[in-house]
Amino acid sequence: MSLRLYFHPLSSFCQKVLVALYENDTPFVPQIVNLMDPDEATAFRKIWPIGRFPVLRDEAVDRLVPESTIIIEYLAQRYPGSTPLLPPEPDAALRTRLQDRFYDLYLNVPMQRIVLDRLRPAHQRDPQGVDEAKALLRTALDMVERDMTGRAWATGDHFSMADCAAAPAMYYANLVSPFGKTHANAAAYLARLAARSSFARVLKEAEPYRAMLPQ
Ligand SMILES: N[C@@H](CCC(=O)N[C@@H](CS)C(=O)NCC(=O)O)C(=O)O
Repeated sequence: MSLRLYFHPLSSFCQKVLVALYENDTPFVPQIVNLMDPDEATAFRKIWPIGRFPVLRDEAVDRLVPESTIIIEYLAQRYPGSTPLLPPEPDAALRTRLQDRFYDLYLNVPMQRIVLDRLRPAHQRDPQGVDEAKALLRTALDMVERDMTGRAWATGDHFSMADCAAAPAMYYANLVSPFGKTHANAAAYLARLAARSSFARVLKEAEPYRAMLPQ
């Protein structure tokens, strides 16, 4: 087995890649990294100095692949399976990449900002940054609500990399700021994502770590 994934089961960007791996039953060696442990964090920074996961190592070709989107594109190119994570047609691929960027940058990132702020000591909190993140999240959710009218998955009828990105972003956004009562289409999409076996497995595997999430 040549693929090794450095990740943490609770991390939203890592969950995005886990969904992609589970969609295609791609074999890999899971290597959990606890960034709260200074020794593990230092060791991980020797592998990828940016210090953020997920990071994939393809040991067959001695290649390091960081960044969730690049990892999924790499898997789609080198280890394709029954779920095409990126459609072959260039225009459809572009639409998929746009949705992937949308869920990463406008849901996942602001959601992270809100969650990370809760982990800070009171005197280091950033209320203005949190308000900006909440406003961005709300705008993005309104767009999801509009776009998911009559659409099963992020780009239409087929599950793709964009849904891998959407699954943890939508799941955590709903924990941070529940939208079930205000965004019916978005909530129905989240329910479909949570019922998908790949993401259901990711959520189940994250359960033992949930106590680490800030309240
Ligand atoms: N653009 C990166 C974002 C990765 C990211 O932000 N990962 C978070 C966990 S969800 C992380 O490693 N945070 C640790 C830190 O910032 O110290 C990707 O798509 O992989």
